[in-house]
Amino acid sequence: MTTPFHAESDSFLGRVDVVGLDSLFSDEEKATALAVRALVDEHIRPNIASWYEDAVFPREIVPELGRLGVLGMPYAGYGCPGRSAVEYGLAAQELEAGDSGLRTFVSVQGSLAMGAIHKHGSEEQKSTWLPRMAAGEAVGCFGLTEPTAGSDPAAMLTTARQEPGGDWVLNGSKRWIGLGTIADVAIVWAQTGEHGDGRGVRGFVVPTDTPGFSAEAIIGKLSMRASIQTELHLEDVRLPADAILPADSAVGLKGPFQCLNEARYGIVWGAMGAARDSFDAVLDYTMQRTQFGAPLASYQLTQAKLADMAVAIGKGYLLAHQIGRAKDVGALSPAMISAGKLDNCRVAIGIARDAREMLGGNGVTLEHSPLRHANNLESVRTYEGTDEVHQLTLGRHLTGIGAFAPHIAR
Ligand code: TGC
Repeated sequence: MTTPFHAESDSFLGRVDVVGLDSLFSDEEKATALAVRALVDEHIRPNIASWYEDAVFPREIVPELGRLGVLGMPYAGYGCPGRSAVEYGLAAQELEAGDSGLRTFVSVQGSLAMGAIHKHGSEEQKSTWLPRMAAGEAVGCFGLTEPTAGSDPAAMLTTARQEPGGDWVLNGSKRWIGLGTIADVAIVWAQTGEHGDGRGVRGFVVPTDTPGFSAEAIIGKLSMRASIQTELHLEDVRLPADAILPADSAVGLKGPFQCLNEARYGIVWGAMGAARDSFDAVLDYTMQRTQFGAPLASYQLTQAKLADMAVAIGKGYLLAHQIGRAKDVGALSPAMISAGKLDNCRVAIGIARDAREMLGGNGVTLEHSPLRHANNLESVRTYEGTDEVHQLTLGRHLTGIGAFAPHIAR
């Protein structure tokens, strides 16, 4: 059913690349993407359906990811790969083409936990944790969100109290924390307030074997099933004085927000990987599936949908590319990240849902990726700032007026 105009794509992104994205990337960048794709093809694709069904995170993949050089990818020194932001983005979209849970692991480990230590940590914290985390020998998690403080982390209840001898004592709970049950180290954000050094929210490096620290997996998820989200409990967790992230950059909420910028950046790219994989799945399917005597791909309604998907994915990659190049020259702003996270997530989830629809009844099974991607993207769209958080961040950027809680002056 191919026509003289149909050809296999020369683009490393495949047939979806109708706008010449391939030309935007160097050979080295494309080689990085293809190396990550090879790992996904070998280790993830053959197993993801059963992991998803059984709610299993493949812990054994972690050292493989370390060997591949995708953990803490954009950071330099301390055993970190020191690659460009664009290469990190390309890796993220390849991982998320496999499954959002896999990209989430890399984001939590690299952007959040390693990012907090790399940006805000002491020399000792960096040299103790970063080499092992980059190699996948140690796992980290990032405790910001709480049961009653999601979009509004300023409302966190977790406290860190400093005792006369210098020790810190942490109390509180964190929720929706990726990897908590398998983590060796947790970055925990807590209010110091009047009990601490009086400088507000601070970050702490908490080895998870510290007495009083515990984690439990959140069960019953309909999204990100091949991933681990947890609740952390801190009951009189006693830490030495030097467990605090000491840098001035970590004082107040800007400390965790700088780490969220890194994770949100990865999502800008990652979401497009899920969209691309959904597109590839449905293009293959409609070329093969015959109804009413002809392949679905030969119907105008199918082609219109495929065309709209390819254009939307092309625009999403262009946005990610623009943001990535800006990051590599130090010109990235939080507003740009919000624009990319907001739009690429909502575009990707729309494409995954449309692809499921085009797969008909077969699309509701784990045999095909789009509904799995769509369900995963429900989480991706929600964490690291919901649509509304990013709309209001952009609204504040555009107007100068913060409208997060207009009835509360703060
Ligand atoms: P606001 O007054 O806006 O800011 C407080 C301080 O932070 C600075 N800041 C930023 N710095 C760097 N990058 C950014 N993107 C920043 N945004 C703000 C700001 O300049 C200020 O600095 P300073 O020096 O003046 O103190 O604070 P706000 O409370 O009004 O913020 C509003 C809002 C809604 C934008 C913010 O709260 C927000 O982004 N909320 C969403 C939170 C979120 O994304 N949560 C996800 C957390 S991740 C997690 O814990 C679980 S998911 C990951 C996993 O799987 O483990």
